[in-house]
Amino acid sequence: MTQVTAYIGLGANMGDARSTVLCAIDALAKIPHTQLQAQSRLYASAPMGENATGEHYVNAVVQLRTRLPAHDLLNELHRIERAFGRERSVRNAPRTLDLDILLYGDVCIEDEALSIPHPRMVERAFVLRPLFDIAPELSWHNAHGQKINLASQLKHVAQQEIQLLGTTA
Ligand code: PH2
Ligand code: MG
Ligand code: MG
Repeated sequence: MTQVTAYIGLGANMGDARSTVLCAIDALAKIPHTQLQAQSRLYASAPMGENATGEHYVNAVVQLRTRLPAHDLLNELHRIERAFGRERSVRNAPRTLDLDILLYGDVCIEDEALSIPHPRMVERAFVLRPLFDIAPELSWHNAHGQKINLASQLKHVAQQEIQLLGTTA
């Protein structure tokens, strides 16, 4: 397996969300056959989306370089979520830790386990802002083959309130 660059979104809005996100980044760095290449700053924002409730979220994005196939990487993310006490109930329910594969190389995947590129990332400042920290030149193709440019896409979510919390280091 050759190496692939993957971007992972982190989110938490239960317990000590900030410390959870920082510890989760350490856990991501320890995934087998994988290196942590970059990490964004931390951001806080109100829960977004249908039925989204609870405390403000802490969000970040990291860049990984991995030899794991996408589904193996997903299994590792689920393992880390469980280690942080994640319970799965309804969509958008508050969570101790959410780890989403945003992009995996330039691959499009659509199956029962994975949708890559993450279908909702383009509408979310809490994903695009931290992503811009670590990959300001990034562009990708969505599931319809349209090219998305991160810097341009950010302008569409500029009205969403999001607060910079500080560096992760
Ligand atoms: N995650 C969700 C739903 N809503 N809102 C914010 N601000 N941050 C998140 O990470 C988030 C959300 C579902 O994964
Ligand atoms: Mg999510
Ligand atoms: Mg998720």
